[in-house]
Amino acid sequence: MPSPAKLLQHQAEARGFLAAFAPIGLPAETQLRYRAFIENGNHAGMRYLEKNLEERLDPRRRFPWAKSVLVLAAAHAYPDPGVPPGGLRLGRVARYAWVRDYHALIAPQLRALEEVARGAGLETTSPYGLGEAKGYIDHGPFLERGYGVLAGLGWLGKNSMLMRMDGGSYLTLAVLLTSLELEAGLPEETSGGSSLYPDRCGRCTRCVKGCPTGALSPDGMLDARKCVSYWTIEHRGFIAPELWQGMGEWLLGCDICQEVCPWNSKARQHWQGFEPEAELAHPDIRQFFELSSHAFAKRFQGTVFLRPGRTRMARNALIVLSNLGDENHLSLVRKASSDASPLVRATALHTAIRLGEKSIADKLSTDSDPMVSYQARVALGEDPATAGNGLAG
Ligand code: B12
Repeated sequence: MPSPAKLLQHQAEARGFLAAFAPIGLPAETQLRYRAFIENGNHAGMRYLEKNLEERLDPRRRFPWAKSVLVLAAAHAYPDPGVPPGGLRLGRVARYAWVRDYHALIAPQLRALEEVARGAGLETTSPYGLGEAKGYIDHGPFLERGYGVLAGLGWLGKNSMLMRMDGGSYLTLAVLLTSLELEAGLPEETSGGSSLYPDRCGRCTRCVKGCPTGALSPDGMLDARKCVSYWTIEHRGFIAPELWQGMGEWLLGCDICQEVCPWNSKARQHWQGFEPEAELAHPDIRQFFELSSHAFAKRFQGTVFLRPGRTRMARNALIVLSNLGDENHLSLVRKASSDASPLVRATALHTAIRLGEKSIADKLSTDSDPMVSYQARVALGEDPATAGNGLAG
């Protein structure tokens, strides 16, 4: 009869994941790093990363029964499904977003593993009565990469990603919190934590140098205030034009710090549940302007495109059009300047100016939305101090 830990790990592996256990709780050094990340403001507008700080650093404060974490990794180095015919297919989408929303794909697996854990006799391991197992992907108070390291699944690259020699960094992580006591005789082979995966970055700094906005420091600390992934996915409002150039052609996320990594050049594996879709890898950007937000939500249901949503995808597409500098796209930009969303109108006016058309800013300088009229006036050269408050939108 296999031990509960072994059974769980095998069940996770049978579902196509790399899986290994780590003890719950983070080393003091990691905790200090996280505190420094927050204190320096590296988390940009992601306020949730500072909430429940103590729980993130030691999840036992919220889950007193927790003793260990089974870390799951699903490779996502699937091939590019190709560009579908028709439409205006410009810009780039980060690889993790070429498939259905990974949260939705992996959550049922976590639920099934929770059941396996409960059925495997975990109840005998918890001094709090019933045994527990609870799975999380992204949304729990866990530094999933830190637990990946502690489980021995990989090392933390200078791009701040969990990396492996056999699959690079294209990994999606999830954690299953359990009441299994690691010290209480976990079989050696289920506990990757016994030896750390060796750091194979060496002196290479390609990711640090390759980041177009200088968001990475050589110690693997990321400044989200400069990260293209942050701006395209997480930032809700207007993006200052000074930042646009570094955003290049990215519509959603950014993979540059992974693409330049030599360990990723040969990465080909992917989890069985991931099927890349051409319409997600190379979307027709016209949809972001032509669909209502409701229709967009329906069209992109079950994908991570819903996180930014229609207006932010339109904003990002306008920035890409500005960076491409092709006047042939002006008709789309004109249409965007009448969009129902102030965010889209304000972004469109700057794109239009960059493509050589000032009249849109003239028109929007009297827009009913103060943020839009402010942006138009500033773009036309008015002193920001007198141009309005630019608050709404
Ligand atoms: C917030 C967030 C972001 C933010 C901030 C990213 C960041 N670097 O912090 C933004 C929106 C920018 C982002 C972008 C991306 N993200 Co993200 N993100 C998260 C999220 C939800 C929380 C991360 C967090 O807490 N950050 C705060 C920092 C300080 O924590 P940390 O990065 O874990 O860093 C700690 C470790 O590095 C640790 N550490 C360092 N060295 C060592 C050594 C040892 C021994 C130990 C134990 C620990 C340790 O110390 C640091 C501080 O404590 C996680 C999911 C999760 N719950 O963990 C996904 C996650 C990290 N993201 C992921 C991905 C895929 C991405 C993108 C590639 C998406 C894309 N293509 O655009 C980019 C990559 C950007 C980058 N280079 O980091 C994956 C990473 C998979 C992997 N192989 O590492 C995760 C795990 C999501 C998932 N479920 O798979 N993301």
